[in-house]
Amino acid sequence: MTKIVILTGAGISAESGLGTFRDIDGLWSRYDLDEVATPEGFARNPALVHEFYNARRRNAAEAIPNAAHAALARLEAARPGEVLIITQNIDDLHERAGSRNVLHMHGQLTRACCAACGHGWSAPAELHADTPCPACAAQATRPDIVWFGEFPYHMEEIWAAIRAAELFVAIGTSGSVYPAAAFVQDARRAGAHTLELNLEPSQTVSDFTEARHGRASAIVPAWVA
Ligand code: BJW
Repeated sequence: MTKIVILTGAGISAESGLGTFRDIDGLWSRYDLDEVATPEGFARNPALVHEFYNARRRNAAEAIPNAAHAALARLEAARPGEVLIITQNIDDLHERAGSRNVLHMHGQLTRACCAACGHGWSAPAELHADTPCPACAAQATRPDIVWFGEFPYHMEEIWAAIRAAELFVAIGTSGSVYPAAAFVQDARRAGAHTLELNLEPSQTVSDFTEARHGRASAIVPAWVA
């Protein structure tokens, strides 16, 4: 049974070379989020959105899991069935580090889906506005990503796990996007100890019972050890 719920964000993959969103040189300083991370932006300009995610798919494929991903995989191996990772990240670095119990609440770069019929499939390296759906042939292919205004994946399973958790840990997330930013409050209400591991105090740091700050590749292995 799940006892430790770990929420991860872009900060855990930063030292693998993948950009965060809201840091000074983050993705949202270079791209307009309304244009590339909303269903309205996709409807306006699908080619631009595919270009953005094709580039991120290439970067993620070249990235290598870092010591923080590896430490979480060791924790799961040492405590079989007790650890759940909820990641906001769309890369697959947790899985490539060896974690098995991972829920991608904001979708995955390795998946595509059809906006017309809802069919999902393994994404090729590049998606384009005219890529047809293998199930219904509509040219409505999108990356299987949860954009602003859309409902994140696995929410029932996530809330159930948070309600049952003894320990909730948030790693490398700014605490500025909901519903993930409210998980710490849900966990505390359910009686869990809550721990923030982040480069700097997040927006929700005061909601945690404990916080440790520094690079994920240093503080996550130190916490797991
Ligand atoms: C390091 C480090 C190192 C760096 N070591 N740390 C007003 C109030 C409340 C809510 C809303 C509102 N208006 C609108 C909303 C809802 C909206 C929302 O939250 N908006 C906010 C902007 C206010 N949310 C939604 O629309 C979500 N859906 C929704 O709410 O549905 C209804 C619902 C209601 C109730 C329950 C359930 C559902 C959907 C959100 C979709 C988010 N999508 C994105 C983009 C798609 C994925 C992608 O392209 O990758 O997901 S946005 C982007 O932000 C991405 C991330 O997953 C997400 C979170 O970012 P994250 O991971 O925290 O990254 P950063 O960059 O913000 O922070 C990195 C941190 O790491 C920093 O703190 C650094 O210091 C740290 N760091 N280096 C350790 N080496």
